[in-house]
Amino acid sequence: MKKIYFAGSIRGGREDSDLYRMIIVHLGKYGEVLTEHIGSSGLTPMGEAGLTDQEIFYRDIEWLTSSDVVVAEVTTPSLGVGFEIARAVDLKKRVLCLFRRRDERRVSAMISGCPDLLLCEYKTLTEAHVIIDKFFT
Ligand code: 6IA
Repeated sequence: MKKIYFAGSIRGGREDSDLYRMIIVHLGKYGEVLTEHIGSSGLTPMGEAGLTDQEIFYRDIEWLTSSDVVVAEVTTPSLGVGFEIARAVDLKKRVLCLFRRRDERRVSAMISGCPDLLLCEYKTLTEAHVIIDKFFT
């Protein structure tokens, strides 16, 4: 079974957390999602109970390293997600970035200009599912 690392904004802003949860459910068709908590509505920017930032960092890097595939939802800009994408690229993981087009805002050139990842734009959750299905098959 594939290990999938899902990355989505936490301190960058939680307004898309419901969307993350639905994407995570869909990813579950293709493997074990190591970072299911990213979609949890209980995870607020205030914190994950009981873990220090350093513990979170080392745990996430370990999960990222052990994963086969990284899927990042990049619509809400997040330093942590950008950091994870860069690490994943360095580790030569397959990386899919999903960007939801809403207005004129565009994703960072450091993502759209990176040749070592796949960036796909979508508007609806159904479109995101189709992109994920293509990526995994
Ligand atoms: O900069 P951000 O917080 O938006 O970074 C989000 C990304 O970093 C996610 O993809 C996570 O994999 C990782 N990350 C950041 N914080 C956490 C966390 N708890 N638990 C798990 N992964 C995290 C932090 C809660 C906190 C606000 C104390």
